[in-house]
Amino acid sequence: MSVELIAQLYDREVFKLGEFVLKSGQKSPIYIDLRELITSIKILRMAAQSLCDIIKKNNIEYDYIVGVPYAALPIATLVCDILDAPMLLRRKEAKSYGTKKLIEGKFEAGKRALIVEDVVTSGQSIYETVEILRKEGLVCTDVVSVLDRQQGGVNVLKKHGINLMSVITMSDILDYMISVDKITAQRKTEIIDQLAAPFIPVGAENGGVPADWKLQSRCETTENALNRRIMEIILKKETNLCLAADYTSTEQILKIAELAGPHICALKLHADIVKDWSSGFVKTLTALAESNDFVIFEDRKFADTGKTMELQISQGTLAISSWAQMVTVHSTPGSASIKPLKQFVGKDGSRLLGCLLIAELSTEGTLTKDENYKKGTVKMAQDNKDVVGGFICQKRVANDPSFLYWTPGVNLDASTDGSGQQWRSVHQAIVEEKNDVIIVGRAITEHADPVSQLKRYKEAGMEALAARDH
Ligand code: S5P
Repeated sequence: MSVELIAQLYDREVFKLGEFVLKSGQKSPIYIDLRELITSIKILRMAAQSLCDIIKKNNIEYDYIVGVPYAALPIATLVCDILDAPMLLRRKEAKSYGTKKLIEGKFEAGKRALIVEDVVTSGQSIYETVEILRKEGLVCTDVVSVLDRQQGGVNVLKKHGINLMSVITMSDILDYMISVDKITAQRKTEIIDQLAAPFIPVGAENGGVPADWKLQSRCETTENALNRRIMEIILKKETNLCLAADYTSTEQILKIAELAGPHICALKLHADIVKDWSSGFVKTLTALAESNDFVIFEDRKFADTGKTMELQISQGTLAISSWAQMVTVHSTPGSASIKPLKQFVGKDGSRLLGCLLIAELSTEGTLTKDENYKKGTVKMAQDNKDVVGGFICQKRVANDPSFLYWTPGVNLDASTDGSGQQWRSVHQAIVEEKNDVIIVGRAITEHADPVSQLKRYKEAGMEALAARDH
């Protein structure tokens, strides 16, 4: 522990006491923003020196130092300078040109990479970095961090064979606060307990009883045909992965549908980008969906008057309701306009089971961040529960387990496509942001080995769901 470092941080009011809501929605009695570190080179040096002391004292072996992007990069740089050690840089997004490398710098497989982090909470972003380094053949067993918030990171990392050592822990900070009469010992115990407690999303209390978010219970009680079908598939096939098959030819779609069949709960299409749509294609795809037990999802994002939407969904060359079990609808036209869609559920000649409302988009600068917009969308879904199964969203938008929360913007190896799309990890999408189904496109479809990726996302999705609901 470095008392001097804590004192310096304390003097700069880096530790704030109060009632805070973290990015994940979790409540916290203390807020620590170590990002303020970078504005003081003196503290940054002190933090780097403390990390080097830990490395030396514990004889941690390394050939390269790697900072977890982005906040830890300046500290990692200083650590390399002090130790005269070579640094590697992990990219958050693969370059869209040239080598598509995820790690910059010269390295040899089989050598040891030591990770440097600023703050550890769940350990997830460290693990993502470790996974990428290991995939490149680097040996990764140790992490040093400036602060451990004591929220389970040590144990999560241990499970993956990673040893974490930190300069300061949350307990150290609270002890320091006791020593300067800022808090009592009793308050320290309360804060530590609160941080270690399992996370219940803000507002999830239901008359004091937390809502039951387990899929098994939600499947048993749902009255929505689409949700029953999807949850039965998820539970039976053990996959909450929806594949976005954004191809422009039917041949490509059928090829991926065949490979993906056993690994997905839904196959999402943009029928209007397909150049050779035909009834024969619809027949083959439907047969694949039936034999592999997945749902066909047309992501048409309807946004018009009720009458026009009714025609768009059932008429024209695509006749969407004759093959799609689910579609997306914007909430902008309002509640009355989606009522005409109800007539297609359970009607002869229609395969439609229900729809999802677009509550929140994954794109940079989206206007759907507006809270009133989201509230209005949730209200519209609540008023039309027979046809609305849930939402397309980034974070679980309603404290209502009768809806399903589908989330696009998921990619384990990149964070943006350079065209406005924003990706985050499976863990963030499900454990932190509480969604149910992950929608993954190019991370699978543009990979040289799509089957390995399908399995990877399927496993990660179900693992995250289990971690969320344990
Ligand atoms: O906010 C959204 C909503 C949707 S439905 N952001 C999205 O990316 N989507 C869709 O999800 C998008 O149209 C695409 O089909 C898929 C994401 O694909 P990826 O390649 O970016 O993973």
